[in-house]
Amino acid sequence: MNSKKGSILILTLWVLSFLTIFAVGLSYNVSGQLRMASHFQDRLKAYYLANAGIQRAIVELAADQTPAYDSLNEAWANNEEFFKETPVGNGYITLSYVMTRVGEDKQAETEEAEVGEAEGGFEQAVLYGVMDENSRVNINKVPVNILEILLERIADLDNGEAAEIANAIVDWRDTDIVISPGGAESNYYEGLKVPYECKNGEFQAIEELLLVKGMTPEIFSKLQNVITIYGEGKININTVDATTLYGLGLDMDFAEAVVEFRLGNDAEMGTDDDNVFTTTGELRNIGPFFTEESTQLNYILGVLTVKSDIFRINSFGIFETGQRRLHRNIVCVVKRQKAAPPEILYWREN
Ligand SMILES: [Ca+2]
Ligand SMILES: [Ca+2]
Repeated sequence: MNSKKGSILILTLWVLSFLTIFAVGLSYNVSGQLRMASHFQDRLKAYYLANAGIQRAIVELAADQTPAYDSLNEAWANNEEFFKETPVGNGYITLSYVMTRVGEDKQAETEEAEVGEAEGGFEQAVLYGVMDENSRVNINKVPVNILEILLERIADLDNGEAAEIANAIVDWRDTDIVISPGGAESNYYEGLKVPYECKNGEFQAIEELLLVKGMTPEIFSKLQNVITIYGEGKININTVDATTLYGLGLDMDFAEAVVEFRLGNDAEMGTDDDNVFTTTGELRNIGPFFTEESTQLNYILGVLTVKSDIFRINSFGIFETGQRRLHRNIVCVVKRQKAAPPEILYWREN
């Protein structure tokens, strides 16, 4: 009888220890899953913050009071109050983009924290708001002579090489199979080690340039911040940076004068004395304006505008919880439409 009781006790102890191990294992597993679930939940919250930033930008673009022109002193373009670390619940929303601008000492001093050195007497500035896609050169639309000078000046190519790549870009996007001087059509691309056809259609991403004859990653890296595939192919002189204006064929002095005119007397962006071009012809009012400037301007006047309907929104949602900060980023390109929601041309979530 005693030995039977002893066996039951031992059995009970075994069952108990088994149950304990099971319970500990289960709780460990569940707490891991709970941690994971809360992480996903926080990520989702950061995502919705980023998405709210996109909606906020769309509202601001629709509220534009000056449809005849679009400039950098409008609320959507550069407004720290609206777009820099806007608190929402336990998080923040930031909309930002980088712009190259003239390296005025005064600006560098006042906004030192946000300004980094860049090549060629220019500096990179962070703006808080929405980027005008028309501040860039549309590789689908601009004529070959503009592509050529852009390659020469922005990618530091000699005239011959720039002309050949410009022709190859045009051959890539045009629907015919006629080879331009130094350019290429399918017979060239099909003869490559890894053969492919010539697109004979518009670029759908700027990276597609890397498929074009003569293009290298190095040339592309120099070009990528001044080009786009969106819009009608007109560059907005109210939002374009001086580097891009130089890349279009204006002298550096002329390009800088355009940007300085926009800043007004105080050389500060977004202040009351900012100037706006309401027509492209007003570029002639920037003195001193001589034959040389006139010739340069006539060369590119056809690809200039003072407004835009295509914008790039780069929105960050930051959700803070205890010791964790979770970031989500949404980049999208929208086309503003009259009396209708904007058309989404591009959307990427990170
Ligand atoms: Ca406007
Ligand atoms: Ca072609």
